[in-house]
Amino acid sequence: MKKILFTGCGGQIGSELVLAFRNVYGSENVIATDLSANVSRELLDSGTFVQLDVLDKESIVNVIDKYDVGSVVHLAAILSAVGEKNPQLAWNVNMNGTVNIFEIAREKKLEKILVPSSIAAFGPDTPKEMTPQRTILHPTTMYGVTKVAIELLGDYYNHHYGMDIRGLRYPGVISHKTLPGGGTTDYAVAIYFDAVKKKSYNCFLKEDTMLPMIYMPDCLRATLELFQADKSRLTCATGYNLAAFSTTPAEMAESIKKYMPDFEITYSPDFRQEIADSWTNSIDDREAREEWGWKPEYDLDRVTKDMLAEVGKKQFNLTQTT
Ligand code: VAH
Repeated sequence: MKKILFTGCGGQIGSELVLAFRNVYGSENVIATDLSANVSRELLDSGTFVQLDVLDKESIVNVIDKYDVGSVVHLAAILSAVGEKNPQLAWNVNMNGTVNIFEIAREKKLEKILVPSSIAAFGPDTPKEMTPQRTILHPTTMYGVTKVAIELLGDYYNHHYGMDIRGLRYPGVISHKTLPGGGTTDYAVAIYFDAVKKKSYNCFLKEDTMLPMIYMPDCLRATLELFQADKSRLTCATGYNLAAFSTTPAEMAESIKKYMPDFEITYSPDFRQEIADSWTNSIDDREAREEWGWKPEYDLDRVTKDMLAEVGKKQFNLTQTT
């Protein structure tokens, strides 16, 4: 089979999605790349890794030719919080990197491109509750602007060139293997690490900030399901709404207290509060459910139980080795 190329494999989602794809397609068929060589040992030991800058079109072409790549999972991006600190960098990486991937896919007639969108595509005038698939997309972050632009550009390439570009509007992703970098939903990961480490957490969002979330196992399965879905059934290829559950920092704290009664949370909202307030509270993902069978398996309490157990193991290993 032709190989599957990943960009951004060192990120929170990429570091686990590469391994999930290698389990399904075979390690030899999944080429992992990132701008940084600082990727997990597990990823390096399980298959080919290449350091690659998505802004360097010639280097991307060389990798695609060398490994006979047929599909690309393009994850390299600057996320919402970092993007607000450096909007021009976010535009450059997110847009020009994606244009490089789309243009190469067009020129080389690649089979399939998967590029994630995000709930960050929604803005203050998007319906807040059960946000529909087809809705108002006026984001107020540069990250969100790039995600809407990528959805529209992918639709154009699909329509105009008959390509197969797909994407998911990821909610906040909760995981324990690789800490997220530069996102607004990162609190939902840090709360578990601090709960285990310090039995307390100082949250950078207000207690009642409701955001859609998904646990990494569900995120990986949804991505594989969309990647493998029958193209003829997909009506909103580049930006499927995806949801598992919605929660607030206060609800997460209550969930943690079921397992750690003495856990304490405090709140110090920062610039990320304005970003979070611009996004929606809950998502209607009926199209994903109807068109490619999406169904989440993790709710908040199941996530909390698993996260505390897995983060606790890390903490145990750390204390054991120090
Ligand atoms: C961020 N984790 O916070 C990302 C995500 C839904 C938000 O795209 O920027």
